[in-house]
Amino acid sequence: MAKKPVDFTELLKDAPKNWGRWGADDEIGALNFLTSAEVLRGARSIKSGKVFMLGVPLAHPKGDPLYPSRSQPIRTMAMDKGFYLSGLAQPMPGGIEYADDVIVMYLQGTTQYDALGHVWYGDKLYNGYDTKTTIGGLQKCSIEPIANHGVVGRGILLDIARLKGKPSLDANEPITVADLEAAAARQQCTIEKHDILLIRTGWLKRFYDSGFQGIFPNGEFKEPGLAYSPEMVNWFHRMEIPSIGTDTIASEQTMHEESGTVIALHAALLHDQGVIFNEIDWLEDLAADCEADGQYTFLFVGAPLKVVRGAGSPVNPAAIK
Ligand code: UVW
Repeated sequence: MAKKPVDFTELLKDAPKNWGRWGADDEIGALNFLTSAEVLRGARSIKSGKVFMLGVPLAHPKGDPLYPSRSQPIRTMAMDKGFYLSGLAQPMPGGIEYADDVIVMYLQGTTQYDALGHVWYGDKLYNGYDTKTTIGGLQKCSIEPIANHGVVGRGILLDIARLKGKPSLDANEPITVADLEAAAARQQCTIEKHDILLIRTGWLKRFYDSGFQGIFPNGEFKEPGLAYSPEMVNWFHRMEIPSIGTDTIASEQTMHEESGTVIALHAALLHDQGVIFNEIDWLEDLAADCEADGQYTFLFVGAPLKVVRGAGSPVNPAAIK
């Protein structure tokens, strides 16, 4: 018989929370750690001016990597040369013609940020807001306050796939605190307080190499990634990590076998500590460059869209070395 999952209210009853830390009105959580001084600390990491844009192609004809319950983005032309050729549109006075298009997509249907109101348990959002405020659009903890603040600071790439000596981690393979520290040691760099962590698993490359079979082997959604443990949760709290980004769809080990829970770090970090999750990052080019020049830190700039009441937003983050 399948094991009954432990409820997060029980699993995380003694876990650290940042609720109330920045006041009763706070909606940006651990982003509060990213002050102007942190932006300057990030800017001091710029050495060569190399820029890496971490978004994946959007609305690719072969399909995009997505959470299984979400459908593919649909992009369609609303105006193009065909409208003029068929007489449905006329050039503007002076001769200008134009192309326009429309996209219908999940806001989390590409490289993206989760709003702090995107997930909850125990019937409260981050900072204790009522979950009914999500009905019809997030009145609290939407992506908008995150977009107004921006996610800017010192980024550090932790290349776990290279640490483990393989092109990608395996399905549901855990990443522990010891792995994070071992990756930093191998790379001869130090994870500092308030760093924005980019965790490379190599998983997303499997999608571009092998399609959906690459990321859903045997039809299962079991991604590798940061693994829930009290040690991991306390480490994030002690290090005051504002945000994480990864090359997987959900940013963490999917299934925590011991508790029988799924995406436990969305509960322990996003919901409890207000850590901002950035998912589906393309890290292959950045990682290859870091390996080549030995520099794993950079200015990170994440600028989600100001989607009013949105539960998330597409983004094309920049790592500037
Ligand atoms: C869920 O976990 C439901 O979504 P995401 O991976 O976008 O955070």
